[in-house]
Amino acid sequence: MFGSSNALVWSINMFILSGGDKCANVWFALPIEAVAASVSTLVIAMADSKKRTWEKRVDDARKRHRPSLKNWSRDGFATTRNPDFIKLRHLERGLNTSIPKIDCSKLSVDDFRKRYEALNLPCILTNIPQHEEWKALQNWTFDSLRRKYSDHMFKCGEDDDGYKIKMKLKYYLSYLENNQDDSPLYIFDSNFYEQEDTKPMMDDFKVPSYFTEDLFSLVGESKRPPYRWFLVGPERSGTTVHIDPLGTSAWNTLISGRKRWVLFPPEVSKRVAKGQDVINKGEDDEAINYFVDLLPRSRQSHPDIQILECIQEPGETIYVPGGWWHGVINLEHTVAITQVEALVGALSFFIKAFALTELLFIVKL
Ligand SMILES: O=C(O)CCC(=O)C(=O)O
Ligand SMILES: [Fe+2]
Repeated sequence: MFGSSNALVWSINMFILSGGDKCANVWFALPIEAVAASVSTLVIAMADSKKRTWEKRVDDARKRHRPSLKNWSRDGFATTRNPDFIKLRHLERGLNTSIPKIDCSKLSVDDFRKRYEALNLPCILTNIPQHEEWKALQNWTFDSLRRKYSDHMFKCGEDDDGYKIKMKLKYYLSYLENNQDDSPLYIFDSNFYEQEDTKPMMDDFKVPSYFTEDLFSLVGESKRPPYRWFLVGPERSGTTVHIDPLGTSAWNTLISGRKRWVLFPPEVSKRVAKGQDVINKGEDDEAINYFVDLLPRSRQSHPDIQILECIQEPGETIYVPGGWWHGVINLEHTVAITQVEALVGALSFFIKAFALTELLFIVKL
C-alpha cells in the first residue's frame, strides 16, 4: 500500500510524534522490503547530496551520453586492467610504425603536396606550433584554460537524438583529473570559434601552410558543416575507428599530452578496420576496448593487411589523408586542435567528384 519512501517518512513521523516509544511497533508494522528500500533510497539521496557540483554535472552528462551504461568503470581500465592500458604507451616490437615523422623546417609545402597529399599517404609533421609561435602553447595549458574559460560550456558528448551535451570547463577539468571511467567523456567542440567568449582561441593557432588550399573554404563559413574541433581528453578517452566525412583529409595538432593512433588504408573493409570481426558478445567497443583488446586480435587475424600505428607527441601534427580509417586513444590528458579539409591535390578523381557534388549541394542549401 505504501510507496517505500512514503512508508519511511510515515514511520519517521510516527517516531517523532510518539516521542520515540512507538517506534518499534511502527517498524514492525512495515514490510521488511519497504523498510530496506526506504533506507537504501535515503542512503543514496544522502550520498548524492554530498556530491560536489562537478560530480552531479558529470552524472547527468554520463546518463545522457550513454543511458544504458550503468557502470562506467565496469571493465576496470583505471584500476585492475590499468596495466593493460599503460602498456599502450610504448609501441611494441613488430608493429608497422612506418608513418614518417618530418620536422616542418625540413619539408616545403610543395614537397608535402608531392610526397603525401598527391599520393594520399599519412605523415607526421613536427614542431609546427613552435615554428609558427602559436600562442596555444602558453594559452592552452589546463591552468590557463581554466582561468580564461572556466564558465564556458564545451561539448563533451551527444545524446541518442544527436543533441549536444555541454559542461562548464571548470567542472569538466575536475572530472578529467578525478575520474575512473573506462572511457571518459571527451571534449570535442566545434562551436568555440563562433562564440563570443571563446572566439579569441582562434588567435592561438593558425592553419599550417601545408593545409591552406581547402575546397570547402569556397562554400563560406556559414554554410559549411562543422570542420574544426577543439579537443580535451583525459587519459583512456579516445575516438573509435572511422573515416572523416565527405572524403576529407584531416590535420590534428597536439598541444599537450600523448595520443596513440591506428590507421588503415582506404581499401581495408569497415568490418576489419573497426574490429567488428573480432569483438566478442558483451564486449564494449569504445576506443579503449579497441586498442587494448580488439586491435591485438585484428593484428593476429589479419597479418596480411597494413595496420599503421604511431604515437603522437606534443607539438606534432598528424596528416590523415581522405578515406583512411583512423582511431585514437589518449595515453595522457591531452589538448589538441583538429580540422578536416578537402585538400585539392589529395583528392582522387572519384573522391573529387563526390566532394564537388556535396559542395554544390551545400552551396544550394
Ligand atoms: O584526436 C582524436 O581523438 C581523433 C580526432 C580525429 O578523428 C581527427 O582528427 O580526424
Ligand atoms: Fe577523424
